Amino acid sequence: MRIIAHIDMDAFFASVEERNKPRLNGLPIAVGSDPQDGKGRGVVSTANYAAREYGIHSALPISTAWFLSEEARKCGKPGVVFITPNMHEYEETSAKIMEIVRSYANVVEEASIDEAYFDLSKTGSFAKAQKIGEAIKKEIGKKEALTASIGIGPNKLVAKLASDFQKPDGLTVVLPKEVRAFMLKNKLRKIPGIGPKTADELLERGIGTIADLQALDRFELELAVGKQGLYLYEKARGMDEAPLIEEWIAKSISEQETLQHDTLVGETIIGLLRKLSGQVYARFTQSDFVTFKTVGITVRFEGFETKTRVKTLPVATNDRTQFEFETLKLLLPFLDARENPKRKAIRLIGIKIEKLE
Ligand code: TTP
Ligand code: MG
Repeated sequence: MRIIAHIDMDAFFASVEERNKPRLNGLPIAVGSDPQDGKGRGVVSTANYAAREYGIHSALPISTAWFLSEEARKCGKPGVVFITPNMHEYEETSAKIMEIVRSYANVVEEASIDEAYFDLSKTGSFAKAQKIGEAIKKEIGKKEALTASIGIGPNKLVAKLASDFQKPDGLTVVLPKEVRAFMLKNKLRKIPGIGPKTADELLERGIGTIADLQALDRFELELAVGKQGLYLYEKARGMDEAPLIEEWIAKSISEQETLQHDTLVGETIIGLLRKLSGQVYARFTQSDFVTFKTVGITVRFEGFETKTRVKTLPVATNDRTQFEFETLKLLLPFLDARENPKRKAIRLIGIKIEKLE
C-alpha cells in the first residue's frame, strides 16, 4: 500500500517576514515588487492571510494591491505592509524545513521552495502516517516558528489536494476508500493540467465539476475530449501512479524583472537580459549543480501577452558565454518582425536554465 504525503508551507514568504519582524504581527503583508505609491509595475509574490482578506494574492499586479490597501485604509483598517523579497532568507528557511522532513522520510521530492512530497508507505498504516505528519508540523513550529499544511493520501495527486484542503495549519488524511468522495469536494481547476482554457472547453461540453467527470465512463470521456479523456477519467477519481522524483531534474534557476516602462529599445531590453543572465549564472555557480542543458526566456508584452522560448543544447554546459549567447539568440526575434510583427513594447523579461545536473 502506498502512503504519500505532501507538505506546503502557509503563505511562505510572508510568514517568514512576519516571523523575522515581530512588529508586523497581525498586520496584512504583501511580499513582492515595490508598489511605488501605486505606480509600481511588478506583481505580488505572496500575501499573508490578513492581506488575502483584502483580496490580495500571488501574481496580482502590485499596483492593484496598493489600491486595495488604500481602500482598506479609508475604511479604517490597517494598511498593507509591502516588502521586497529576501530570496536568500526564504531559501535558507526552505532548506531547514526540507531537512526536518528528511529526518522523517527517506524518499523526498522537493517540488518547490515551500513544498515537498514524501513517502510514508513504510509506516504501514494511515494512522501512523498521520502521527508523523503531526510530528513534522510540531517540529517546524518549534524550530522555525512557521506553520505548514500537510495532506496524506494513497498518491501524489490526492496528497497535494489534501494539503490544500484545510489551509493554513491543516492536516488532512484521505483514506483509499474516501478518495472518490474527497475528489468531489475539490474544484475541477485543482486537477493538474486543467487551466482556464481546458476548463472552458470542458464547460462547453457540459463538464463543470469533478462530479460531471466522474459521471462519465472512459469511452464517453474520450469521445467528448479526445486523448485527454483517459487522463481526466483517472484524475477525477483520484487515481495517480506518478512516482516521487527524488533528484528533481526538472529543477530550474530563473529570474525575471518588469521594466520601468514598456519599451522596444534594444539597448534597454538587452541590458536587462544581461543583468538577469548574470543573476541566474551567479545562482547557478553557487548551487550544487555543475551543468545545465536547457536555456529559456520569457517575454511579456504590454497588455500582458506572454511568450516563452526554450533551447535545449546538444550537450550540457556550464559556459557563461554560451549561455548569454543562447539567451540573446532567443530574445532578438522579439525585437523585430520575426516574433513581434506588430512591434509591441515589452514589459517584462525572464530567463531560466533547466535540466540541471
Ligand atoms: P505557494 O505555496 O503557492 O503560496 P504560499 O505559500 O504563499 O501560500 P499558501 O498558504 O496558499 O501555500 O507558493 C510558495 C511561495 O512561492 C510563496 O510564498 C511566494 C512564491 N510565489 C511567487 O513568488 N509567485 C507566485 O505566483 C506564487 C504562486 C508563489
Ligand atoms: Mg505554500
